[in-house]
Amino acid sequence: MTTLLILAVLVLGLMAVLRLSRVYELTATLRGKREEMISDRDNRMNARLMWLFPFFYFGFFIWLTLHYKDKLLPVAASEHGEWLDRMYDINWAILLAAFFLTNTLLFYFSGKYYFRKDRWAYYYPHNNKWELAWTIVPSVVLIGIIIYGLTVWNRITTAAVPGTPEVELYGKQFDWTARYPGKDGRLGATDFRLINDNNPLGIVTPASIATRLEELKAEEEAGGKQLAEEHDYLPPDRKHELEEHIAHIRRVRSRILNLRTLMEQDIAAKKAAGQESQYSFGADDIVVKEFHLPVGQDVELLIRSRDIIHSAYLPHMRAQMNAVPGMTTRMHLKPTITTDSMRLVTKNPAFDFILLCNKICGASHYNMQMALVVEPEGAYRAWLAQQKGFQTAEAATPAAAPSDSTKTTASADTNATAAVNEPKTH
Ligand SMILES: [Cu+2]
Repeated sequence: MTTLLILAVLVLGLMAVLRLSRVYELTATLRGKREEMISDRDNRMNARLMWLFPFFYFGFFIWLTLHYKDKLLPVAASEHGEWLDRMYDINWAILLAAFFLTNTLLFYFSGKYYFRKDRWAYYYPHNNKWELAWTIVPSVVLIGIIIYGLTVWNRITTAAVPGTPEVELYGKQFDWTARYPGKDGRLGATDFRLINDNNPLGIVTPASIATRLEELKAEEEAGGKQLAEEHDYLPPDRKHELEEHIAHIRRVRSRILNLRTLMEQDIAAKKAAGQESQYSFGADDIVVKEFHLPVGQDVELLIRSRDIIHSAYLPHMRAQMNAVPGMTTRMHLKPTITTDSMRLVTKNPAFDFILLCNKICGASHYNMQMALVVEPEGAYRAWLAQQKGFQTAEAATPAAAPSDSTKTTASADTNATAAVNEPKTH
């Protein structure tokens, strides 16, 4: 209703203006005045308005900036965020200086040199010195900005130092899951074919392969049984669908069997070489719906997606990286402010850092988010120590660096898990 009223007012207002201009035209014709004949008084009036306008223009600009200041993000909470913000500030300073200078000159000259019968414009066709000046000065400024920007970008995107702790963020429609390495300090290998209710990230371990193979076998058998029982009265297209489904399960099974062979060979080869296979790291991985990071420590985020492209976006960290199905993307960052400190800084006791999806990925995209807790190292370790390993029942103690993985746990959780934790030579 209100919208309708506003629309009516707008339409009526427009009609009134049109009528008024028609009245003005008619009176001008009556007085014998032609449209193109502009009086000195009109010119002077417009010139004064040219001088008046910038006061409103700049005033409004400054008011808007101050009025909406609190809608901006608070201070950057990561090391590279500070570099980025400084770069933005410098860029803004240059832009604002150019904005105020050029607009002041524009309106000043427009107001000063309005048309007067007794004054002629000076004919000034060309000046090489000025041409050079306004080509070279902006070029130098732009080149400076670009070099500065590239330097900052390269500093942000350099590869993490080897040994930087890794945390995985796994996106899917429409949530995030985090994965932390267990006692061994290493994240295990993954394969999407192994995804099931108990293994949402498809972590590869002998146990998860065995479970998945059994599940698929049962599914295949159920399909075969249905096909045998209902063979005579199933409609042809439904029968075809069922056959396709069974063939698909067989293909997936054979690929998982290949994966099992690969895994067993890799474990054996690495063992012979005195190393640990990437397939030995998965069982104690911590899979959680919480996201914690220690303050003051560089962390590498490994980002994956299960279905379509998402984007891991941490606005307070000034960090974003696409999550692309079929590959792992990486970014590393060092948080500099804890959640508690940020609550004081923002004077908001409910403040939380947040991980968002920044690719419009479907109906619940807006809700694809997870709070990030940045805490002192001690609190972080305590939290991590409470989390249970993916296939080991006991809580894991976090490893500071991958190098201090001196032994693995022998868990008697299930016999399948025990197989994962076979003793490893070091
Ligand atoms: Cu998304």
